[in-house]
Amino acid sequence: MKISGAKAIVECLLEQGVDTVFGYPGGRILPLYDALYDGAIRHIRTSHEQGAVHAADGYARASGRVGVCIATSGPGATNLVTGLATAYLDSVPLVAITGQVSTNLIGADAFQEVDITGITMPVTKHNFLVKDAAALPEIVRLAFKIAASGRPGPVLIDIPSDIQSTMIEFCPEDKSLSPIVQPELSEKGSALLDKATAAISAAQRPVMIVGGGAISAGVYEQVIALAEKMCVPVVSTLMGLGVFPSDHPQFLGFTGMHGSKVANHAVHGADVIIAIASRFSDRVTSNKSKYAENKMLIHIDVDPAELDKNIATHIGLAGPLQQLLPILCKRVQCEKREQWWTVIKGWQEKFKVHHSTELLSPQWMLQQVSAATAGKPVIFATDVGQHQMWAAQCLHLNAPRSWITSGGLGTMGFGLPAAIGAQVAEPDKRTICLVGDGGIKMTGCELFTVASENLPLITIIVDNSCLGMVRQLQQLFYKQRYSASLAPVKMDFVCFAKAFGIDGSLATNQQEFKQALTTALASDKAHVIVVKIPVEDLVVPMLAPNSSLDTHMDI
Ligand SMILES: Cc1ncc(C[n+]2csc(CCOP(=O)(O)OP(=O)(O)O)c2C)c(N)n1
Repeated sequence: MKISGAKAIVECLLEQGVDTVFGYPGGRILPLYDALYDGAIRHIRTSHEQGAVHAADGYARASGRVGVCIATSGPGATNLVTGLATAYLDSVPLVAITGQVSTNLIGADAFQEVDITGITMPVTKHNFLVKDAAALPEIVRLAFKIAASGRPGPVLIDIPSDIQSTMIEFCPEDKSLSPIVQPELSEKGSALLDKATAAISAAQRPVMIVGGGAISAGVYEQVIALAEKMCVPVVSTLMGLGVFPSDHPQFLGFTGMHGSKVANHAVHGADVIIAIASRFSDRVTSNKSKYAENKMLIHIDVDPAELDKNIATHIGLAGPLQQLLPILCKRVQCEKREQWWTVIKGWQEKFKVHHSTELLSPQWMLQQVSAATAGKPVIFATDVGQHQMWAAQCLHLNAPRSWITSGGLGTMGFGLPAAIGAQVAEPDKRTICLVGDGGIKMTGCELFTVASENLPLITIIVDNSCLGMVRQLQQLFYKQRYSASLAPVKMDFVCFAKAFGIDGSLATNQQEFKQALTTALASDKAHVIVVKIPVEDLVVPMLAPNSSLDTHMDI
């Protein structure tokens, strides 16, 4: 069958099970937009290409399927870069399709020509510039395979406009060709698992750390089964939240710079760490040499490049977690670890957190949100800043893929478009976006997409009239010299929402917030809630840069 390259792209997307793509049109991608016009795939036009790539990212994180975004050449393509880097650092499977000037103009500094494969090389798992139209279907199929296999990540396909228009012979995918086969566990791997088993049996104070890779690999039950059998305390990285239910008796919260004191003390005091698909980022370890002191580190990850990258481990095991965790679970002994749990319980008592029950504090607000959504299918997506850390600390996250946040790159502007992607991917769940008054100014234009698609998204703007996280660092480390972090003008975000035809409520006290939340949850329409909190509220606990996990700042 002879069809155009553009039509072949659509056919390939359908083969891959793609139901929705997020994008923004322009000259060099018009052949593909023309092929999309027939409507076999839902296309969601965002307000900005950054919105499209973050939405595709949120779609992927919420569903586990590959997210797809489309942009034109030149500025359209460069607008994807931050989103690709965000997905790359959090290992999110994406396929980004960009238009390119026609092949005879490449290298001529043609109108809207940019070397996007060169630009995105360091922030994609792989990228392609398609020069031969006949190769297009295979490249699209390969892009999906690369994005989703092993350690997932974003892949970009740059397609010159003439390639999109060329007629090619299209054959449906031969699914029997090179399927991904999990290798058998090698002898060396088995010996390392034995070593890990022995170390865990001999441990007096073991702790398990769950990272975001456990979500990508879909090994939630295996992680819980392993932790329960070993009876170890469990902490999570920011990216791993949701794997372990926050109300599980073995769960101590998240660890790292703004992690819970109990979680950080447990990691600091552990003699054996079992890290599952966590990359020991600097936010998690703080001071690396103090982190590694007096303990054995066991690291299990799908990506061999992660082993010993950030911290030297004693036992490093690379391979598919679906295979490794059940074997480890079978081999480890059941232990009670009573002494260790007595110490942990002592810390839980000592570091019990008491929040004000009267003020509209972020902690109180997040507890209300958790209580009002308990047992209901919800997804939380955050932007970056103080509100993100408060959310990680206070929300009850009891399901994997219910927590969407930019952990690695820390991209402000991510929250709202990612929430849009999540809401589209999981229409039977309610997505709640938490964003600061700074972040909403970056990609708030995507409320237009919320309105256009009639999405029932709830957006909570945590308005402290400043770039809170920056202000916090300036208060603590720059002698309260608030350079460029305070808002000289107050913005009316309810009015902003209304400009897009979206209902909004202002909450300046507890009663108003409860009312606004009830209204938003009862409605099947989008709602924006603006929560006014004091400019002075700080995220605690906090580790000073490069300090040990047991030395929280006194603030
Ligand atoms: C794109 C981008 N620019 C700058 C930063 C640095 N940064 C991190 S948090 C933050 C402040 C965020 O302010 P706001 O959105 O109001 O959230 P809050 O911290 O007040 O909750 C800034 C500027 C960033 N993470 N991303």
